[in-house]
Parts: sequence; C-alpha cells; structure tokens
Amino acid sequence: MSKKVIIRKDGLFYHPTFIKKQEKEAILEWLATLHPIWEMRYSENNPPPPEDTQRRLLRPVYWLGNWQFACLNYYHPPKGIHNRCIHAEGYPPALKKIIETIEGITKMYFKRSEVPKGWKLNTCLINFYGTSIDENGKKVDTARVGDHKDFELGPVASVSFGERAFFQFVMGKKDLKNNVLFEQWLEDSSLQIFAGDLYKDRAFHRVQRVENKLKTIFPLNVENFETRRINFTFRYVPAEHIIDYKDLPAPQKSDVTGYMEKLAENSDHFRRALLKK
Ligand SMILES: O=C(O)CCC(=O)C(=O)O
Repeated sequence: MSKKVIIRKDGLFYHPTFIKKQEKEAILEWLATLHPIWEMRYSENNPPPPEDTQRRLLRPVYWLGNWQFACLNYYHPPKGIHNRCIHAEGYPPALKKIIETIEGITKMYFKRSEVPKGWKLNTCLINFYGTSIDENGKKVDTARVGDHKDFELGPVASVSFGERAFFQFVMGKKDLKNNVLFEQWLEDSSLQIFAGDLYKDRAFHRVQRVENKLKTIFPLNVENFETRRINFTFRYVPAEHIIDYKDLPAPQKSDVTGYMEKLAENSDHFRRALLKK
C-alpha cells in the first residue's frame, strides 16, 4: 500500500518516492550544519495542567520560518494565537524549490475550500526520531508521536527521510478498537499532504513506531541521541502571528530566553534576534 501513490479526494495525498536522490543529499548536507535543541513541554509561566507533568519532548527539534516553542503553546483556536511564534531562520536553497512544488501539488489536488486564502508553507518543524542516551549510557527508543492535531490553517505537508514510520489517522483520542481511519508506512523520501474536515480537522494523527532495520544513524549535531528518521512538516502560519523575540511580553520572553541563547550558540539569526532592541 505505502509503495503506491495515493490520492484521496477527501483530503490525502501520498507519494512514496517524491524526493530525488540528489535533493535528499543536498538537504542532508545542510541538515548537518544545524544544531537542533531539546525543549520542555511547559515553563515557569505556563506550568503543566493538573492532568499532566513537566516533561522533555521525546525528540530534538528545529523550526524554520518561525519557532513555535512548545511552552508557548501556539494555536489552540480560538485561543493561543498571539505572542507564541518567533521569527526563525528561512528555508535553505535545498528546500525552496521542493516547497514550491509541494505548494503546486496541493493546489492541484486539494479542493479550493481546503486551501485558505494566503496559504503557503512558510513554517517547518523538523522532528528527529530515534534513541535517547541517558547520562549512564542507557538507550531508550523514543521514536514515536502521540495522537494530536496540527492546528495551523490549511494543508500540512510532510517529508520523511530514513527508517519507515508507521503513521495512523485515528478518530477520537481514546485508544478504541477500530478507530483507525487510515494507516500506512511513511517511506524514506516520501511526501504526505493532508487537509480538510476529515484528515486535518476531525482526525488525530500519530506515529506509532519507527523501524530499526537499516541500522544507520544520521550524522547530525544532536547530543545524546541517535537519529534514524527525520521528518519535516511544512505548515502555514499567518504573518501577523509571527513576531520578534524582542516583542514578546516579559513572562513569555523569560520562558524562552534559555532556548534562544542555546540556538544563538550556532546561529547568526538567533544571535541577532537576542541583540535587537
Ligand atoms: O513524523 C511524522 O510523520 C509526523 C509528525 C507530526 O505529526 C507533527 O510534527 O505534527
């Protein structure tokens, strides 16, 4: 199933071999220059609700376009829009052309009603999946993502590299039997786009597991972590939701200063952002 192109009129597109070998090589070369960071889910000014606890995200991340720090809790409409997305680095040449092609495919295959006015893939979350290594050298596989929705407006596009991931769309958050709307393995170099009332608005999606067959680890600057899958999810965030770090209100600013400083160790963009008055 997952080796075939899938086009579903109700809001799903999948191409198993979308990224060409040379494109992949260029993207991986650029990725090796990044320094992804570990984020905590909550912060001093956004503490965990009673049903949750403070925790580290299961994987290191890097954002392009704008950085949606997990503790700032971007976009749970109609709340959570302001003071949550911070200008980040733009797309590298290796990604620009690919994004234009994905935007074109989306406009061709998806209903007009599913693509909001002004929609463009101006934001990207890069997720690194693999195995954490703790201070005693113990390895823990954290290559999964629980049920969630992406609340950004319009279609979301996802490009995968490395080991295959078992991806599901499910109806309802509880782990009921038969709640799986659609499932498939996301292949190395594949593209998945989803949108609309069913796949995006009503269904949750999750990564149940990532295979460990190839036994290859991407050579990346991620401390205490072995990456065997990389996923890019491209999304749309309206320009008016994105602000400079310097314009954050004081509590949010203090919650993310440590992350900004960590990013600034390896990025001119974040160094400049910290200096802006
Ligand atoms: O890794 C994937 O395939 C999915 C990632 C995802 O669900 C997300 O970033 O919101």
